[in-house]
Amino acid sequence: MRTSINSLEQSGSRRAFLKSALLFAGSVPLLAADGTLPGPAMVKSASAITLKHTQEIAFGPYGGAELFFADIDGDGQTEILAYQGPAVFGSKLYRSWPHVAAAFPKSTCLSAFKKDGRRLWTFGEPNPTDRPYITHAHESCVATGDVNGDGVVEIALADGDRILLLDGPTGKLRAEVKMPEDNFYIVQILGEATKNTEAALVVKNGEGGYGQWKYGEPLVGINAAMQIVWGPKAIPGAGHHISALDLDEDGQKEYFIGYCMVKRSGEWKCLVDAIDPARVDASREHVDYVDILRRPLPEKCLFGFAGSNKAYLVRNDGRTLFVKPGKHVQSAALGRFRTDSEYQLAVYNDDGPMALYDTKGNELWSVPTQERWPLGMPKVCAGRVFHRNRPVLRLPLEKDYILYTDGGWPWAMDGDGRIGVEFAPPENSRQQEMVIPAKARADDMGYGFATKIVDWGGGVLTAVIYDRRFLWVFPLA
Ligand SMILES: [Ca+2]
Ligand SMILES: [Ca+2]
Ligand SMILES: [Ca+2]
Repeated sequence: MRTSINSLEQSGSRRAFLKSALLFAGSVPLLAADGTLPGPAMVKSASAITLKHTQEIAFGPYGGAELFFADIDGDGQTEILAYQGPAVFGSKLYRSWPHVAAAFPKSTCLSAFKKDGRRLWTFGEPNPTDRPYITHAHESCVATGDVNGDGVVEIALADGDRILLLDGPTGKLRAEVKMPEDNFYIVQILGEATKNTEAALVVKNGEGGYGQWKYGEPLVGINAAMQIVWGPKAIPGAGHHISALDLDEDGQKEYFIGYCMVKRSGEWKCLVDAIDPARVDASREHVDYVDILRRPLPEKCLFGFAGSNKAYLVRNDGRTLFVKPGKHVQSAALGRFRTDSEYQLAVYNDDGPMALYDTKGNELWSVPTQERWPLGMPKVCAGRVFHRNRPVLRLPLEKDYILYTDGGWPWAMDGDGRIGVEFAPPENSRQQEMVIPAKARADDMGYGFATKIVDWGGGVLTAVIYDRRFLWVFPLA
């Protein structure tokens, strides 16, 4: 239940207390010389590598609280979409909270950039730059794909009480659909031709539900003509993430929502044999993230679920390979982080520990994680919670590493649980002191960083690190 923003005041509270105690302890050194926070010691591998950035993009006032990467103009090159707006805080369940109201964004805005940093278009007005706004945008309020089968990519922007469909190449508004409530902020596009009774896109709530709806409910299906064709309906434990892929190998994509396959018709079934959908407690057992590893036959796809109170490794035929309870299972990454087994599942509990399991479910290790601020932590972050939605990713280098981003500057862990990769911090990654409301989480106000693995076109992967102001590209080869 990481992203349960209802629990944010508990989340990280012990760590926050520890940090603030240390930072205000008079003569106690505030930060170690290398910029790390005091805390459980992380061991650095003797063979740790340092990656250097080759490109910096300055977004000016058009930067995003969250960035999305897709080819929106059909030239085979990846563009950057920068989102500004409240995201899930836009629901009236949250926007009345004093610390949310105090820094609520003035506008919702989406800007597109070419990979060289040139701005293509902007939909809406960018927010003022003289003070930061609050958002919790790490969930996918932006999706891209060809909705209507005309060969041109559209962009769906989930804006709470409405879904906007923009033309990819120009950013012009094509259509708008009114939603039944104001909390629809997670959207996905199927990207295949559909009938008018079928969902060409789906959109859901990812936080507290209204009335009889539980946490993360409900979900609605919208056709290519931008009409609601089914729902609202509940998908048990659906949580914070939607994928679109061919799960049952019938040649057509479906939606992968929580533990469930949702057909474009709206029919759904649970894909995890260890879960009884009728008994899922949506607030405590929703999916924060599912990582997908494609395998040769007979295992085909493997799914690593971060399921709030448990991690699951599941085959695409539904057979659960193992289930591991955890204190707060927030993210999972499948990869070949070490060579003594074929692949492993890394499981991150909120604020640590990180644990690594082999395919049989044996725990290989469990180690604490650490915020690292090589250029120094802004003082305003002292005692603040950081809580990103997808804090661990597979970082593919000559072997796989576990890329970590949940407060501080990103780094990656090797298959032995040591610091294995560092990113040389650009001078502009130093974040400025700003005034932010009491109780606001630091990353909801723009502190800290995000990472993604991006193919800019041509199949070469890079790591990108970004905040609201800049993006830095770190080649992996
Ligand atoms: Ca493009
Ligand atoms: Ca289209
Ligand atoms: Ca299918």
